[in-house]
Amino acid sequence: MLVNDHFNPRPTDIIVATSPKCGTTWLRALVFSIYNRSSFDFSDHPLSKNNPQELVPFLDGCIQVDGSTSFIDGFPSPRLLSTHLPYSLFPQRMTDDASGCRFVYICRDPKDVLISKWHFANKLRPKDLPPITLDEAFDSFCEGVSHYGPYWDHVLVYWKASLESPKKVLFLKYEDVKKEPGDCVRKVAEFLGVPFSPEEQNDKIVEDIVKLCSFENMSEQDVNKNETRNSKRPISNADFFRKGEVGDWVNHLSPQMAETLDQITEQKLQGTGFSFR
Ligand code: PAP
Repeated sequence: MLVNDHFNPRPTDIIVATSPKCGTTWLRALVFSIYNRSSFDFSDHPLSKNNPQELVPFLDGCIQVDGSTSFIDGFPSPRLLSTHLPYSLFPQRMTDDASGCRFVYICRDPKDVLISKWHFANKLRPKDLPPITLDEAFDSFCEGVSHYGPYWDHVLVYWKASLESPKKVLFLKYEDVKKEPGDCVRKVAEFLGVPFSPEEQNDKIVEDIVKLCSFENMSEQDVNKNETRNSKRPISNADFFRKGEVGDWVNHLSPQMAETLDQITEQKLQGTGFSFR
């Protein structure tokens, strides 16, 4: 409602969109470093001193805290913002092809999303409460009880939008970015209208970006090792870096749980043409 009532989109806005725990931190870093690659030296980059959420602010969070968009209204164009909101909740003035603003979305295997969410939720959990069990987290996730709505609905609405408006919504999979990060970096750059020149390719700028934004590099930066939490901000920067792997679910879910979740996913995706593989 606040976005609907207050947010004034600009044609140059770039919005990093995700369901929680699908690679928001990574995609923020990639989009920031791709878009601003000529402004910074890779040996002394803002991503070495700032968590990506400071460089690509969280639209929903800023509006919620301020109750207005004044903070974001003051940003120079082009604004790089991030959101967890489903595409269907954005006002038409943002989703219309004519509006110009673009969305870069990333999804992830639901089993890894569940495990990542479960770990994260327990980190945030007040110490005087018992930890959330995996069974509890599993049941909620399967029933569609997730922040920002059932996971599958979130993915499908962006996927459909990317098919209908490929110039407006770029749809990525975490697993693909892990496998072929360079290809994804090139794809994002082209989508954002800033493709890599032959000189940049020769200078290995794509490789520099991939390395800068890798889990291994980012999780080693002092700013991202910071575990400070307080009542105003109960989440620390370190909480956004756990394993950063594909398939960690295998270490947590029983074969029965994995099968149940795969079946739910199959049902939800039936007839859509979309697959997480
Ligand atoms: P958010 O949606 O709450 O902002 P988000 O960044 O999407 O969080 O999720 C964190 C996940 O991304 C963690 O996954 P894991 O629990 O399975 O390990 C985190 O490790 C992973 N992650 C963070 N940075 C990177 C990165 N540079 N490359 C790959 N994965 C990353």
